[in-house]
Amino acid sequence: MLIDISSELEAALIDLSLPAWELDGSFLARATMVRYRTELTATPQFKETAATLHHSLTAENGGYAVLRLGNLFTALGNDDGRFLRVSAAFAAEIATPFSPFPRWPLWKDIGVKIDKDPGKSSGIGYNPFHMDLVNATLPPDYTTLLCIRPDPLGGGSSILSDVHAAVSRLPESSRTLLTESAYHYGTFFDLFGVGEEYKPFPILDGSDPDAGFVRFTAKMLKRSELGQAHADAAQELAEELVRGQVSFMLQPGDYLIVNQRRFLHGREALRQGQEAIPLSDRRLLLQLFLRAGAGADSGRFSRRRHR
Ligand SMILES: O=C(O)CCC(=O)C(=O)O
Ligand SMILES: [Fe+2]
Repeated sequence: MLIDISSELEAALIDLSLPAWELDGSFLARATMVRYRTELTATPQFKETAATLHHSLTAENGGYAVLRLGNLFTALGNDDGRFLRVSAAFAAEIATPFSPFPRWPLWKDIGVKIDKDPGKSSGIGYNPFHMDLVNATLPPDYTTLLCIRPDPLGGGSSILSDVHAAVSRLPESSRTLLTESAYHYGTFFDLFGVGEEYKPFPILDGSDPDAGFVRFTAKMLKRSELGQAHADAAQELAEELVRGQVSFMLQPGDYLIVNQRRFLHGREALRQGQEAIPLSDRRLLLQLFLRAGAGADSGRFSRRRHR
């Protein structure tokens, strides 16, 4: 779902000057979250926009949103951190921003690396359906991608698919295979806030949709040794995800937020000819992960209402 912000809110956000954030370990500090919320709540229509965002991520059939911050991005630029602070402030309305990677404080660059494995994060190829940090016991509840520059050659559309809908279209026999601890993917080291390594793991954990994850990455079909029957069931799921996919091109300033308990994501290949594009003009996204139920976000939209 696309979420536009009103011109009044845009104008107020352009004038806002949020302080630099502080971290508490790998998490955005609670004091920063409270401060950002206080500042943003004073702007016109902010509360309504945050509620719409929250609804589109968690309501029945919901699970992802694109918050359109393009005008704000044009006005603020990306040099002095103001745009990233406002973006982080929106994210903090949903859950607590954190960085699982010691090398990246909060936002992680996803640029374009010609010589990298094409199907991976900064590669130039097709990045098939997956959840981020799939092999952690506690993957991020949300993964978010802020578009700074799309592929100037016109490739790299984002793809999204409702994973529970895809699972429900599979035959019972395949679903049974997917509940078995027969899957593994990738390496696991030096990660914060995502639990332990999970290996092997089941793709379906049998609990209700919002309690667990459908722990899947189509990358395991090529990169992990799997038994034939389990691999076939995973392949069927990969095909159903593609059958149900939506795709769209993120524009500068678009902020994609994905509820990892509902939707899986990926990326179409960039267009050929990336070598000829200077580094500073190549596609650039910034990635940020969110943890629900910790910090200043808990209770904003749920617990408080029931008090
Ligand atoms: O390049 C993209 O659009 C997505 C990248 C991605 O999914 C990732 O790095 O986890
Ligand atoms: Fe990803």
